[in-house]
Amino acid sequence: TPSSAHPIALIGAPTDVGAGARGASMGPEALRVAGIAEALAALGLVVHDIGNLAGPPNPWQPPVNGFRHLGEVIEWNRAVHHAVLAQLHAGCVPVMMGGDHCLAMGSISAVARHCADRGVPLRVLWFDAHADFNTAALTPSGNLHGMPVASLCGDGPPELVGLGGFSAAHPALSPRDLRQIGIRSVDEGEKQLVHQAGIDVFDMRYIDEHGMRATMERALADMAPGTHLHVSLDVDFLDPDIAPGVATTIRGGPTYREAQLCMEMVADTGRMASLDIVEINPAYDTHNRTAELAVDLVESLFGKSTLMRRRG
Ligand code: 5AB
Ligand code: MN
Ligand code: MN
Ligand code: MN
Repeated sequence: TPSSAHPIALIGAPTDVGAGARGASMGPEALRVAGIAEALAALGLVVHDIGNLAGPPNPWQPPVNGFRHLGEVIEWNRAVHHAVLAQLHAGCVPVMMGGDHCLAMGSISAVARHCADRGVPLRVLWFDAHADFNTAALTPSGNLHGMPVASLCGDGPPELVGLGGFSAAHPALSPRDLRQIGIRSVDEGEKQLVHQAGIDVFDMRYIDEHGMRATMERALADMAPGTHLHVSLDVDFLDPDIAPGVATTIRGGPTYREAQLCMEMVADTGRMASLDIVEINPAYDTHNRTAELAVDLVESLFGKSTLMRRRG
């Protein structure tokens, strides 16, 4: 399976240039302190921590033409794109440790490039309280961490849409290849765009009505043989009671057990071949709880389970 046969490459992307609060730049170190590398190694996996990428500092400026820190966001995403692509080429499973969620433009465009060049089908699971489908015209904040999905689907600044040689006509991601899970905060204009794009959104109401098991069965259904499964985990997906170390908490998220079930069901597919862990903000956390929780979930994503289980 992709996740157990291949070495894992931890890639730190310590920036908060796409966020509305400072502090997500401390996310990679919080994950290291919480023992991410040791936890994966204890599962028998080979882990390389390639260290942190470099990029411009956060200038902390207001938005210009609907985008805050666009130049800095482009630079960071180029760095992430190249690092993730290089690790995929090397046969590793890249784990991009953010950093804010704008960095998914760099990582997912790299995954999409890798898949497109090999004719490999792609599915992206987007775990988030937010849809991240804003545009310059619609954004209430100008923060680019609220825009990565729109940009990956071709609606964004050309430098970001164009990462990996994609374009508005041939974007990195088709809404068909995307499943969003845990959504509970979508801005007014953003709702319209999400609807128009036809994205499969399993919002909290869906999860309440159908349960997490049925939700994940649907989100993982109908994967073509050989699919590359990418998981983008925004930790604000989780209920703030268990994950306080986030700047954009929205109450009413999944519990610890629901989140664990999600990750265990992803692991059962044996198809996860790349991962983003983003939006951990140690400045909002207590005792690194949120990073420790993220490490628990990452262990499950890579196949840790309580007992030996038979599939089916
Ligand atoms: B996150 C908001 N929709 O666009 C906006 O944490 C929040 O990556 C975006 O999901 C949250 O500013 C971005 C209000
Ligand atoms: Mn997000
Ligand atoms: Mn979010
Ligand atoms: Mn632990």
